[in-house]
Amino acid sequence: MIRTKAGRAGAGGPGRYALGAVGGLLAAFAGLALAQLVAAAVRPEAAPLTAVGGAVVDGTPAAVKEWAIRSFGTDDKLVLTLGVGAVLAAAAIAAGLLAVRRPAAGTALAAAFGVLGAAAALGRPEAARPDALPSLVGGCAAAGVLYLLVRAIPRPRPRASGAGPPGALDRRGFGRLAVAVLALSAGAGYAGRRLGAFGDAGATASRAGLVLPPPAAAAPPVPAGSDLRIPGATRFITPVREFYRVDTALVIPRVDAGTWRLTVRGEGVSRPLTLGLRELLARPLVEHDATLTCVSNEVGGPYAGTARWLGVRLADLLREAGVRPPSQGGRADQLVARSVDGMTLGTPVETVMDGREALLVVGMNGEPLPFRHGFPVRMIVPGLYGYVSACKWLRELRLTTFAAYDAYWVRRSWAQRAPVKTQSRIDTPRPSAEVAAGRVAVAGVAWAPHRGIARVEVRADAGPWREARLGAADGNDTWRQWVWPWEAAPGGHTLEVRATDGAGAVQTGERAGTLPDGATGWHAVTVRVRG
Ligand SMILES: Nc1nc2c(c(=O)[nH]1)N[C@H]1C(S)=C(S)[C@@H](COP(=O)(O)O)O[C@H]1N2
Ligand SMILES: [Mo]
Repeated sequence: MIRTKAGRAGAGGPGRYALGAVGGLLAAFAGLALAQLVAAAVRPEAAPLTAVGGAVVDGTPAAVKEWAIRSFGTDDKLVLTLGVGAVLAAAAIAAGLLAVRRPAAGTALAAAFGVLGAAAALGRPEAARPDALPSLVGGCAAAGVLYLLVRAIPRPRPRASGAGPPGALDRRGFGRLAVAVLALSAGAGYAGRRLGAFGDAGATASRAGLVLPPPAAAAPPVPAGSDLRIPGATRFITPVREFYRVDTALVIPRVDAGTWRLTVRGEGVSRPLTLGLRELLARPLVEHDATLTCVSNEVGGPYAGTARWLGVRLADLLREAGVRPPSQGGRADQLVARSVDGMTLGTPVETVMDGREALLVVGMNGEPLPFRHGFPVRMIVPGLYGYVSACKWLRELRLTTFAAYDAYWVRRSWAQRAPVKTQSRIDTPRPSAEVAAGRVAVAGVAWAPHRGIARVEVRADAGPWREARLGAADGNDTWRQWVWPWEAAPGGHTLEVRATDGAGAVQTGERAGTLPDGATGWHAVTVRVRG
């Protein structure tokens, strides 16, 4: 009896609304799946969740982005996609509920989300008109599916009329339609993925088939003493798989090396260049060890790595194009690198041409660049933070001035010029570690790329600074390992480290955040020593 009552109450209200909510979610799923299929044909970045996520990345204030990187690390992209998905799910439920009462309004809301996705896709750098298609098609599909589903929601029959129990809801029609929508959407989504993989096949094959020529100027072997092999310390050369990744790409660009082209043009370029990978690889290749680090790296943070890079000297290429550095009368003081996904990074021309090994990189630790690190070609300029030098998936080099043009991060309140600040990090013992009393190897890395590291000092509990033993230097562009034997007495202790660069400048203890041009301060680690 009670059950019947509840059922009848449900028949009129909540039952239909529950179906409406389900319908909204199904409609959104169908729209996304179909959009995925269309995006596979247009451009993977144009898929609605990716486009909206990308727009959020572009529009996020620097401070919020810093917070996200701090809180979620390299998972920031996953968190972002989940967030966009959650908002969309909520909107889908809202559209479904609305559609129960007012089918036209609910359907219109679903379609509006398609338009929103299209706007996001068109607003991305490097967007082309077809990028709007996935979201528009997806929005129409969602609207259509929602309309069909809400029409299939049975209306409660008036008590006295017709057969069957009064007020009962026949959900079979809705159920059958829902299953059909689910199956078709899953099929479309799967086809989209397969098509996407098929589209990437050329790029994957071009990387697998790439044989890097031997360098004309090979780097000497890494000095034996560069890696002190202290358990728990960072390795001197960072394995490719462990190298940090920082970029705005929600979908890693997979560029086909066979069709890749680089253009060099702009102010002061008397001979504009266009070259493919084959022409680039025909030039003398240089091998060089350098440490790359991110301006978003906090004191003690993980966003630094060292690799053996293989590439073409950028200064030679620029000279060939007729470019002169400002100190020799050149008009352009900024080199703007542009990637296939529309990222722009501005580097001082003077720095690139001052004799350091600024490279157009094709190889990393003996293998072609991985897709995530910029295949087929990226830039590396020793001594500069990544965001002002290390363009991945490079496509164009344009010469201009700092006065005339602000690159992507500069428009988001980061500094135009950003040489890497001297930093040192304690890698072992770990923060809050418990160690046995007696001799403890305190070790880590210190970097001041292009200036080099001359000294590292450690102190315990704000006592006198003690000089650490340094690993062998592998040029001035890489970090140096260091170790200090500490006589640890029982209790709680704080260890601090500071470095001195090759010019004799001591790392400042003054704390500064990462914005606008890199964090400063000494890395401190608190540990507990057992008695
Ligand atoms: N195309 C592109 N290149 C890019 C970026 C990006 O977002 N897009 N990020 C830059 C930043 S901020 C850094 S620190 C380095 C990181 O390079 P990695 O991911 O290979 O470590 O790449 C740089 N190059
Ligand atoms: Mo960065």
